[in-house]
Amino acid sequence: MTPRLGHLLALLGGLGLLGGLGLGCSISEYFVTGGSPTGGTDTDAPDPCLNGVQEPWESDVDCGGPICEPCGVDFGCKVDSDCETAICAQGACSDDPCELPNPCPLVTAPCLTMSCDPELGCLLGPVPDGDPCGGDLPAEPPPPAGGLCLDGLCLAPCGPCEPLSGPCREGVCDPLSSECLVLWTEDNTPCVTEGGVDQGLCVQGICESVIEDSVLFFTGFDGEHGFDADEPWQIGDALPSLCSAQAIEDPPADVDMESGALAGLLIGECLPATPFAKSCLTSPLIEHPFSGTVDLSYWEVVDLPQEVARGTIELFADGQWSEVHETSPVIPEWTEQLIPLGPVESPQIQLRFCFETSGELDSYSGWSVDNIELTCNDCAP
Ligand SMILES: [Ca+2]
Ligand SMILES: [Ca+2]
Repeated sequence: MTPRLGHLLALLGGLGLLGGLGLGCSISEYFVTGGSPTGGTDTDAPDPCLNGVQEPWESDVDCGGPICEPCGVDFGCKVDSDCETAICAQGACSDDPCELPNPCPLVTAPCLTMSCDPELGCLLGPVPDGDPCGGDLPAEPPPPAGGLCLDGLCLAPCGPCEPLSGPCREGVCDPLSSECLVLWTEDNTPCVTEGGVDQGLCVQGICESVIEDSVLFFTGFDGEHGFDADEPWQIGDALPSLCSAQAIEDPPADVDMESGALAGLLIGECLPATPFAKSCLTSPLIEHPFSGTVDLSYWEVVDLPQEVARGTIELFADGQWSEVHETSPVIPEWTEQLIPLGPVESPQIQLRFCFETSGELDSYSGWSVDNIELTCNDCAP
């Protein structure tokens, strides 16, 4: 019997525990043998650690437990001391140090940890990105509250990012940079402007109020219209002429085919042969408190000699008149024209229809217009 065995038996016997462990033999049989485990001096009882049977105190056949030699790798075990390697992993002796509980030292860095490699041993590496800053042991100084790990470093939390939010933007924390990001809502998404009053559309992260296709001005010359008419322009009820050499007479009715009013060059008559200096039908000042593109639409009937007469439309904006359209000399029936005027920033605009000749006319009924409308597209204050 080995000294270890004798010692243990003495100890267990002294504590009165061997009976409780279910030993099938008396204490003295083991205690007095001494020497070789294979042969006792005063008994022939076989050594229980060599009998090919797993006794209740052995963790595997003839090994482990408090009496027998520790077991080799892959033999059964209950505690580390059952194994030669002193590593009992999930019921079997192992020679893999990584199978020890807590095989590697703990670290205090908030975003680093040790991992165990069976061949390389313990390796220091980063915790997964986005994990909260923690660490195995309390770090000094402690990491910032709410911090997140990136590449093994603890990044302070963002924020607060909410103050960057708005009707068309959202302030969010980017965990990768630890900085607030502003995400723009997709352009042209409907929104409500600050203050919650105006409907708008998102444009590059800003809610811009929009008054779609608002009518800036309209007149059909029926009732108040505010136009000035230089001779030979007239404003009055439609009245057909009977004098046009091209058979394009002044229209017998206005655009709405009612007994309505229109503007025209000598309504119901042809123009005299004498030349005319530039004379205009001029609108009142039209308020335009928006930015946005402006369209002009109007209806016309035209009977003018192309060689000697011009009919033009001019826009007053930013302090000056500019020609925006020249009419066709021959438009036999009421026809609607749409003239894009482009972006107009001027807060007040004005429009005029001008007529001039450079020679003598010969029985032309002139130019009639009606239903003049200015609209602003996607207007924004
Ligand atoms: Ca009219
Ligand atoms: Ca006329």
